[in-house]
Amino acid sequence: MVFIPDIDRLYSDRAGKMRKSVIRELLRVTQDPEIISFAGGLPNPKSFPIKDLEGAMDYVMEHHGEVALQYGTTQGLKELREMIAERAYKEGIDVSADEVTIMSGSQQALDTVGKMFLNPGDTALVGLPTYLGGINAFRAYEANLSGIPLDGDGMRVDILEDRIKELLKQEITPKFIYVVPTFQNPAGVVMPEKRRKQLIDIANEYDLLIVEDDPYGKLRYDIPPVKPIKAFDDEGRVIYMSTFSKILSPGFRLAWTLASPELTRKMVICKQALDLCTNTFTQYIAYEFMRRGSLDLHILKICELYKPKRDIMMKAMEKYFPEGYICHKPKGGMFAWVTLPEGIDTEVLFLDAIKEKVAYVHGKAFHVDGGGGRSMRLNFSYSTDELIEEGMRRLGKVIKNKLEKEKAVL
Ligand code: PMP
Ligand code: G9A
Repeated sequence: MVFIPDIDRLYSDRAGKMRKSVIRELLRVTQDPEIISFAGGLPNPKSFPIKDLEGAMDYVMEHHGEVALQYGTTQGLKELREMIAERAYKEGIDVSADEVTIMSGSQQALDTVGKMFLNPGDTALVGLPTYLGGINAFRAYEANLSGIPLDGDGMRVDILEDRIKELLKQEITPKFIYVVPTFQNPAGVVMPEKRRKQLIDIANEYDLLIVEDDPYGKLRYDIPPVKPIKAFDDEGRVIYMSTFSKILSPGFRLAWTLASPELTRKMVICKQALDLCTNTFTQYIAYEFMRRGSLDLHILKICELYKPKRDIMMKAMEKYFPEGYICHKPKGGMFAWVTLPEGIDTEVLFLDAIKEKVAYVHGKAFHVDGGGGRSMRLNFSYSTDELIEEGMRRLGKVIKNKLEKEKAVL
């Protein structure tokens, strides 16, 4: 007889409460080549600079092979950190290489922030909607996530301040405010400079931290750059993070944080148990790619590739979607956020969509309060132009059919 161990009783409370990422699950479903996927936030594979990276890789192997294949420091390759600090300076962030930490993806930075600050039952403030991977990372530490609604200018700072006051009255000190201020995932909105400053004022007044997550700031199609919130941070309260995932390669698993020396020291200790060090090999390649001056040119090429995709998606939406939907054209990033007319639950609609071989992420996945039931996130970076058009046609049909069925029931 085979003895089957009762593992469930051994799991930590934390592991027992962990939930799968909807996006990761969808990535499995959408492996079916017939499905047109607007689901995952994947860069277009055509954007990967394979030839240029090959050149950088050969150079690294020839000149730094012995160190590039070795373990590195937990904080990351010094030359790369120096280069990131120089680039940050150009955006108004005055940090030294000692305040830069190279992370294994900004997902690891989010997990590290959770590990650093969240005890079970602690509260963090997040957007409604907000990035699903942030929700998962913080919930893994058993945090309560309090949702602050967004408008066309990002997180509503007036509501944020009222919520902080309410929490403080209940003797709850929120541990941090998590924001994706530029081309937000999923809503696509940008927080203007004025509101960024208001957010900093609130953090200063109530002695709180801000976690600024900025993977999309460089993917700009129609607007001039907006300074990161960290650029207005005189008191060292902002942990800024960005990533090479959307501007070079997500497979590299390379991101970085910018934080005060004190926060950086703790972050490096918290990261140590996760991976000892970030991938040394890809750090060297990314550094070499940047040293050759290739990154900025490459970012321009990505924007040239994605902007028309955004436009094709928006036009197709007008053509195929029924009247009454709301979608503000995103001015950058990789996502369009759509809210459909009354009577539609996008989580239920998803089953119809999959039958028609088209996928998206339903809005509830990005809400910590159970909201978002009429919304969906559509990625426009991954698919070819033709497939965007065709996928939107299929999705429009699915939505129209559903609305007609709803009408017939009434
Ligand atoms: N934060 C946000 C807002 C994201 O959209 C993503 C990726 N979709 C991440 C973090 C994680 O990115 P990375 O590949 O650097 O782990
Ligand atoms: O889980 C992934 O592959 C990253 C994508 C994130 C997103 O879709 O927002």
